[in-house]
Amino acid sequence: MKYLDKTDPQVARLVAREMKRQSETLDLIPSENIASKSVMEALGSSLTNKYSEGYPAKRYYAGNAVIDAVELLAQERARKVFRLGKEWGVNVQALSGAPANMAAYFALLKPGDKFMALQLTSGGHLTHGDPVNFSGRLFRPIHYNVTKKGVIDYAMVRSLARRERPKLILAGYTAYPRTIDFAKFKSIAKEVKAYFMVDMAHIAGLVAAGVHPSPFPYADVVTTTTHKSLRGPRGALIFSRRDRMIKVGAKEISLARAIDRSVFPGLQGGPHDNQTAAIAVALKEAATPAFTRYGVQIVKNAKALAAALNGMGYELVSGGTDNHLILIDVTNKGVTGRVAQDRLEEAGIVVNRNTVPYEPRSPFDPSGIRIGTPSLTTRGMKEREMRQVASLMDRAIREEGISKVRKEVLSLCRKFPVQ
Ligand code: DSN
Repeated sequence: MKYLDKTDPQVARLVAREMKRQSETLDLIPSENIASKSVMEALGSSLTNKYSEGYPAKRYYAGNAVIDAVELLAQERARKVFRLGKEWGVNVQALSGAPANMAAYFALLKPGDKFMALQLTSGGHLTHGDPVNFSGRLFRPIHYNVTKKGVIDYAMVRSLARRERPKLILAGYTAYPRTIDFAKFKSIAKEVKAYFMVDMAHIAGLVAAGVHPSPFPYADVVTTTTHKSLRGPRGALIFSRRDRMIKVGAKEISLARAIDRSVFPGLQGGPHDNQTAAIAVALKEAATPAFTRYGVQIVKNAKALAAALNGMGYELVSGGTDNHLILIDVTNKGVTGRVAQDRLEEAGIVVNRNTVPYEPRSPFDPSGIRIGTPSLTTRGMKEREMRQVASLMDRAIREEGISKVRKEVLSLCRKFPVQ
């Protein structure tokens, strides 16, 4: 690194170590990916020096003509990637996924209001009303669950919604391997007069590529991070309808205006303009035919990996996958999720331990692991490599010559370098 090597070798060494770790291991964490060098250049640019509280043409600081152009470009590209018209407002300023969800709740709910979301241990997110999170402390979460088979039971969601009458219903998850039926959720939300919000952070890249149904024909608000399957920098987008109104005090304003106000000045000061530029770059990449092929391959790879693991006797929650993610209950292999995670890491395969629906153990030492294919697919791996990865995983989990597995992982990594 041209400057860092000279001025701060200590940090330079740490960065180099992390780059080496990433290139010499197989990243199967479904929420991680590898951003392009162009994304990283924008992230490391002089845009980090600017303050720009406010929105394009309505800033509280001078010198924002370029930043306005960057922000408008990011918004326009976001609409293009998700095939949206001008009826959708796009906020590109929320710093990451949790603040984006926070901004959406603060725009749509009042403290103490009820909202419905999936239980954390069954695949929901901390910000979907977990008691240790602001969302569970400031609002009243009502949690729906998946069935014993690990899939959403829409009739169960409907009857809970009819009983509880929440002000908002949320779909979109962090550990759900199946397609979400947004039309069904919308009909339930409509029936109980709730807002319908989708957190599509995990599947945004798949929606962009057209390999997961889009939430946009149904939702009032859609939040997403930009660094998962969308393959951008860390960051977030909030989409909301300009043609739906909400009462704020005595006035009616559009949902999009309410979200903008909620982000700034509601929750944060100056946006991270270098991050906005990097998001714009990622969105340009996501609008290409190459990205569509990438999305298709993510799903093909996940299905191949799931089938291979299934064939080796692994118990997959819901029996398989429709998207980028696989949730495995490893206890029938005589290990817990934590033991499996540690053995895999020793072999150079990086996964995260995870609860499974109706988890009998603790979140700290749960029954499962969660894996996904966005990162390996970015490296160019296909179905054949997925079968090899499944076998490497199985040997590592069974502690069958971990050092030999490590060597094979290394040689696979060298064949598919991090670009
Ligand atoms: N931590 C992310 C995930 O791994 O799913 C969600 O915020």
